[in-house]
Amino acid sequence: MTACIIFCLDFRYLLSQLTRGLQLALLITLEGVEGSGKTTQVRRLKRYLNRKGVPCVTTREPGGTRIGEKIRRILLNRSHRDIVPMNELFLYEAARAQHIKEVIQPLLRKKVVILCDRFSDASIAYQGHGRGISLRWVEQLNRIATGGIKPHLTFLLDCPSDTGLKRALRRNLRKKDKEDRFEREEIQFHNRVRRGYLSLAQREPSRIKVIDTRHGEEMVFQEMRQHIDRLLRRKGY
Ligand code: ATM
Repeated sequence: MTACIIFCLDFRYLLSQLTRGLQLALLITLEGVEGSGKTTQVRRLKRYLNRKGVPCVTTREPGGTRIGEKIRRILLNRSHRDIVPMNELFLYEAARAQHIKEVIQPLLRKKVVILCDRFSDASIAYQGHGRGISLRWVEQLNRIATGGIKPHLTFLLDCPSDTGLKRALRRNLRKKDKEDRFEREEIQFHNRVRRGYLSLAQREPSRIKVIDTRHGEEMVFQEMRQHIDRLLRRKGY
């Protein structure tokens, strides 16, 4: 029975890899520790692509769908400190499965750039490296939830964890945000997440571009823009 399930999942993965060439859309994801400025850059990139006449859709994880946004509220609510790591992982993957089916898969058949604020790498960094869940398990669940869909390009907006955290806490104070369960984690947790992201980038340097956010918002944007322009040219956009 187990062998049969694994065979079916692997078959689904193989199929997704074979049909990858038929995908028209480009999936670009942004990752990074809290306060790295992803959300601002997603907005800027969308404006840039629109001006260039390239159709572009922005979305996020957890979220991007009605159900996913509900799961997001459960995950980020500061009063939910008793969520155990495995539950946290399953909730992220549940939101992801909904997002893939409802948003990403239908868009992949269109000529559009999908800009996604966090994706499956976040589960490796946060639940794998941060919480200490087996990386193999997280990778398997990612594969199941995404059906093997991987980003064409990923930006890792990198900064020292304490710099990012301070920025995020200031922002939350301004917005009176109650969704700060992660910002309340100890600095060691955020350091493990950052190291996790950097090791992912080392493993996949052609997909994951590390951008040092200490160079300021404008420089970060220009660096990302150059990578995107190169990808658009390569893919005939
Ligand atoms: P944003 O604040 O970037 O929207 O992300 C919400 C949080 O969810 C973020 N927390 N912090 N710090 C990272 C976390 N997250 C995971 O832990 N695993 C995941 O798979 C995803 C997509 C996000």
